[in-house]
Amino acid sequence: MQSIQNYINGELVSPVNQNYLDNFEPATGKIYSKIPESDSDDLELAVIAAESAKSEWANMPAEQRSNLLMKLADAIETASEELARAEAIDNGKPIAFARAVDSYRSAANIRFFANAATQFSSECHDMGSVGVNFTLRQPIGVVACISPWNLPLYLFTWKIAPALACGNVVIAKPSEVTPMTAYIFSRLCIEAGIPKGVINILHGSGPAIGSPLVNHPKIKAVSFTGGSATGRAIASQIAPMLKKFSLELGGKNPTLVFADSCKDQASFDNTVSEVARAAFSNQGQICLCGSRIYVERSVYERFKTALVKKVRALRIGDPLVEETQHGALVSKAHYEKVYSYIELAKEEGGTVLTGGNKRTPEGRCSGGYFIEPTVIEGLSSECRVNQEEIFGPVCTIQPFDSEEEAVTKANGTEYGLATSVWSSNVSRCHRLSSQLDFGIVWINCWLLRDLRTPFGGMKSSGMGREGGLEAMRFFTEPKNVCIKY
Ligand code: TXE
Repeated sequence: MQSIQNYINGELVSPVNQNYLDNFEPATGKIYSKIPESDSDDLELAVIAAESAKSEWANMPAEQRSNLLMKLADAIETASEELARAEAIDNGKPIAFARAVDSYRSAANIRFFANAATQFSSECHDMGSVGVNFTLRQPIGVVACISPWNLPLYLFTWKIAPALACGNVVIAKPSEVTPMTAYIFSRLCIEAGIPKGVINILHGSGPAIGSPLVNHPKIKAVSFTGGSATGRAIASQIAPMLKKFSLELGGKNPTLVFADSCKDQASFDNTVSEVARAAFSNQGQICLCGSRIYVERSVYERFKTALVKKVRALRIGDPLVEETQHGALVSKAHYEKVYSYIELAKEEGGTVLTGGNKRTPEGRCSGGYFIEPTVIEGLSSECRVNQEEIFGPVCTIQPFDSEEEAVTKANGTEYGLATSVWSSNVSRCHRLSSQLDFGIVWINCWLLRDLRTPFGGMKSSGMGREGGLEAMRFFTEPKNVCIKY
């Protein structure tokens, strides 16, 4: 059985104390590899490696850093099929999704910030005859990047790339639930010639290695993506240390469908298809998924019927089969958590329109963590199922009668990450964009991404933004230099 290794000081190494965790394949429910349960002994080795690499990497000309990152992006692209297959096995997502989304974006993230490294600039404030100010944006030093299990390498590289582009060195911790592509990524860093100590990857659980990592005195900034509860715990630990941190947390994202987005059959069909995609992509395990669907009453019955038909047609099964559209949930614990919300929805008065069952495919996947894509109606906006993040293939649907009601319901949770609005009325879309309390507002689209844009949420969905200049500024320390003539 394969034992994953940490990546420290340019080498693949076993955990100092030889402690390992079991790594399960979600599609079969069977252990298929072992991962290090790293601890402070491993962390000290990573800190020494990062500290020793820090100044050379920071002082390297941006173009040279950029070239090395481009080689890493090339290595990811060359290994994209291996990465897609590894992600499908480790996470349970369909291999077609892993190829088109996870592998593609992992390379794109690195390439985007390799370019940003040579384009990043800052400001000058001219005081006329008195003098001049200019702003230096210098690397912070050793930073921590901690990522979750839903888009493993995609979100891992989304943090590491800007950190490196700005001249920082990184100690990164992927989720212990989906460590495999981070392990392959380590090999790709060696192949691409990333200098030793610049990137260090430690595997293991939050308590054993995640918490010591964020608390280490040599770690000057933390970039975290994961659950809101964990984000709060991390912030409470490191805020008193005055460390910089950015938190990309959970969501409970609304989808607003107005009747004027269904004026002709083509736009109706497109809206139905995109709303279903927003709800069930990656088995609903994306923080941006649209899990609360609000439809203007005049088209509610027609839209609901079409959506249910669309969802019922999703092909559930083995993530390694090309035609599969709906795979397994990431772990036994998450599978039980998601199913408990379906049971809760029934107790809260909901009606399951489609799905709602655990699924047991034939053959090798008979022990896997499969739940049917589920649509539920008849719930109040205030109930737990409509207030709490489920993070699985479960969405609710309900009608609304006015724009004001739609906005109030959309804004009516503790989260504020993303929303999508489907309407052909331009002035309405502009009006709602300013009234909806979310970090991302998609108009007549979902998950249409430009990596230059600020990415993240408000309220319990996080603090700070990733992407583009926001990421470059997070991973640098601004210094105002004032010169008197
Ligand atoms: O996240 P966790 P999980 C939500 C979703 C999911 C919930 C929990 O609701 O059910 O979060 O998912 C590391 N100090 N999202 O368990 O626990 C941990 O090892 C430092 C939304 O994956 O937050 C992992 O690497 N690190 C999210 C990472 O934090 C700690 C995507 C995330 O783990 C730590 C995924 C600690 N004390 C889940 N405890 C999104 N917004 O995309 C854990 N970790």
